[in-house]
Amino acid sequence: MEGELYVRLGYTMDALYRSITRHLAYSLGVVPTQASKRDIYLALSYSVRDRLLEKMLKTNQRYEDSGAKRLYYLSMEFLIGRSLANNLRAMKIYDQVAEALELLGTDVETICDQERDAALGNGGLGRLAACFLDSMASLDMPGFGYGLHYDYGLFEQDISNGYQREKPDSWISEAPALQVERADAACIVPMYGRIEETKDKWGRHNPLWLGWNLVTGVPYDIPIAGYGGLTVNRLRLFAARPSTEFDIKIFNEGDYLRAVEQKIESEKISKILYPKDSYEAGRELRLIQEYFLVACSLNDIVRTYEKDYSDYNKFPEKVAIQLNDTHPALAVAELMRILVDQKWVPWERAWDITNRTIAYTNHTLLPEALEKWPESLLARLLPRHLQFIYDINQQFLDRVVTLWPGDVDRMRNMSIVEEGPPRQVRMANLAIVGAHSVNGVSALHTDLIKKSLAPNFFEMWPERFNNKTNGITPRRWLCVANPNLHDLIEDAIGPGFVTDLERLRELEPFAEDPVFCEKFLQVKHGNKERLKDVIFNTTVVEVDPASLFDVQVKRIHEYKRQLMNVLGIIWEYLALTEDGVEPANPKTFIFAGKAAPGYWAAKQLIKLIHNVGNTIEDDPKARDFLKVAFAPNFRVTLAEQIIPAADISQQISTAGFEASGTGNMKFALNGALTIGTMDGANIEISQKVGRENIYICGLTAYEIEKMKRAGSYKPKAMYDKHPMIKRVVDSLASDRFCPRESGLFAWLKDYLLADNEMFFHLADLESYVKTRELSTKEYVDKTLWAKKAILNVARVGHFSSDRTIRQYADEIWDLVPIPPTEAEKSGKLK
Ligand code: Z57
Repeated sequence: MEGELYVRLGYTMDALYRSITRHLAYSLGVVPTQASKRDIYLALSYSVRDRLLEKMLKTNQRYEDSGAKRLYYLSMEFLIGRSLANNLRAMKIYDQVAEALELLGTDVETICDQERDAALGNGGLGRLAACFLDSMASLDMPGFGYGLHYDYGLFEQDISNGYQREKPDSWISEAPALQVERADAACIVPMYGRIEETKDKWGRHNPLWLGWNLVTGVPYDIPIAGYGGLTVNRLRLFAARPSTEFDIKIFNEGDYLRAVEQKIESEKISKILYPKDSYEAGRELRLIQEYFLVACSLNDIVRTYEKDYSDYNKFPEKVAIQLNDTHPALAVAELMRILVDQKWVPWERAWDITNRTIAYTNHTLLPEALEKWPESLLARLLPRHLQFIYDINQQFLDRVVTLWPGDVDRMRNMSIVEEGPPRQVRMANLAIVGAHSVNGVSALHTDLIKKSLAPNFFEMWPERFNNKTNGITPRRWLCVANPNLHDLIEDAIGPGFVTDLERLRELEPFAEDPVFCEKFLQVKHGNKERLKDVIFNTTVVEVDPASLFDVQVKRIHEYKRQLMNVLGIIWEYLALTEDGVEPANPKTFIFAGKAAPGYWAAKQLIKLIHNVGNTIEDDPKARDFLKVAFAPNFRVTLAEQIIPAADISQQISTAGFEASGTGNMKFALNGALTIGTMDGANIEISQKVGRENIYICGLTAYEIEKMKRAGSYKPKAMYDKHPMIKRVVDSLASDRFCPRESGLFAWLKDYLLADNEMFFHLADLESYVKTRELSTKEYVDKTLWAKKAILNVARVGHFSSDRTIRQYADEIWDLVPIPPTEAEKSGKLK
């Protein structure tokens, strides 16, 4: 079509003002002078959405014209948080909107603060996916997210008497302002049914999958704006709806009630995000969710490919698929099924195409997070896929046998199907066999994948394994979360570092500049004042911004060792109240994080943090020096408020357990100093910022592993030998922290003293406490502290997700940027 395709949208203050008032009247039906803050938030969101969609259509046209390869990021989680402020910054209309909102008698912060988080993820893995989308768009790369449109995101956390209470998170009422429904691109997904073994007309084996149920996948597109606002990609989320075809079939059979029941069943599929940071063994609905994501995504990918190509030979050159953990690993079987059963591609050829298209990211070595699905469940739900898995496994094991004849142990260990009973399908093995690339998320983690998780696979395919150290987007974690620090840096080194984060190095000389240091400390202080209010409003704890803010925020998990932090606090508390040893500076310990609803130990830990805080607060000898605050309902938005206000960032997982961590990077970028173990990306952070600008403590992964193998960790002996460890542990067994709930924490003494204590709390405790002491002492010297903090900011540029995505694009995806045309840049239409 010739001529102008779209109405020209304006980006000036005037145009934005008119757009907001128009949406107030015609999208919301309210008179502008009577609009509530929420009305204005929605009207502004719609105005922004209009402009995002305009650019998204243009971006899509540009990609189509270029014929470039596309990347599809398949993930069960996208932890986006709020979008509005981020989009205003990306589109560079924040100031114009601020002015327009003033004319409406309000201000931009207040309006942005109306938005709820889209919490379609649990933690690190989901937030990484969101950072990657931001980076792909900002790098002008054709990279798209595929996920599920959950009605309920991660539960909201309330705290009552120190205990976590879960409340449903219904974000859906807000979703219309963020997304567009694409009913035109809906697809149908078969599940259940049976296999009928038939022969085709040449007498060849031809199994048919029959008698399935159908579910409809309805896509919703959320525009993802790159920095600068010209490239806008999309995140496509599928919602499950009852299939009309299926309804008609049952209605015709006259079973009206069953048809309506089935309707409810179908919609269950995308109802809720599973709130466990690992996986739910044997949960049928979770497996259905994973399959539903895979089936909808591949249908969409294949359909897009078929617009331009009539055979599948070019598929791996035009399509890359990245699996975010094994959750979408059924993509291996589904792509094979599509190619072989629907497109008549020969099996061997289909296998080559599948393997060259798919890549897999591993995010954990924790055994409980490694997915295994019962063969019986797969046989019922996906009988045809299970046949493909058998065939893939057979072909694979044949090769293992040729390479290592007679090595039965190796075969048993590498097989995709684990011997029973019950027989189970190992999703990591399926992903490793099916993908041309397997990557870890930090140098240490990748090393451990090669050496302990999958040594046999590494031996077979060394070139398949590679590292992609995680990163974070500086747009959200600096520009949006910490605008004052961003502005201070920009004053010092000029613009441009937000899309070229290594340029932060230019800040290094300013670490010696007293005027800059003073301004840096002022920005930190302002952020601490802001956090003080947030904490007061949600906990009634009053924190003092002059105290050292020592922060640990992340999912509550035994391996992350919030308990070791508490032991450190108790240590300092006993030293203060019983030995008269004051900390060098008053300290505020800030915690936040959710526990999986069924994770008893994690929930007890939340209670312990509250009780220790209360005991300290009730003690006149202690309360002026130590304070504990647990900020409820940790989520992206709270992270944006906490991280810029931190002096210390605690990253103290048992070495070898935290695959990477990404919070560690966010804190360093915001000028907090890390107290951390040599785990995950902490190791690489310490190499970048310099060993003298980070507080490292504890055993290495190698030392932990050695002690485990030798069985030489004897916590009881450490307790007997070290009087202070004994006092701390005994205080837990006493009722000191639970005067009104006698015996509540007694279990912790047995837990910590058991020889099989998995997370080596006491092994690291002394080193940890000493390191904390040193950090508190150094905090008193403001010049020294500012210098170290500034050097952290200056040297952490490597951990931009832009760098991570460039590495994925170059080394795995073979993906190139498709930058905006001159016409797009000059704002011309067409
Ligand atoms: C999750 O958030 C992570 C790993 C998992 O296997 C699952 Br399930 C959820 C996290 C790791 O624990 C972090 O160390 C890592 O930084 C993050 O994934 C992103 O790679």
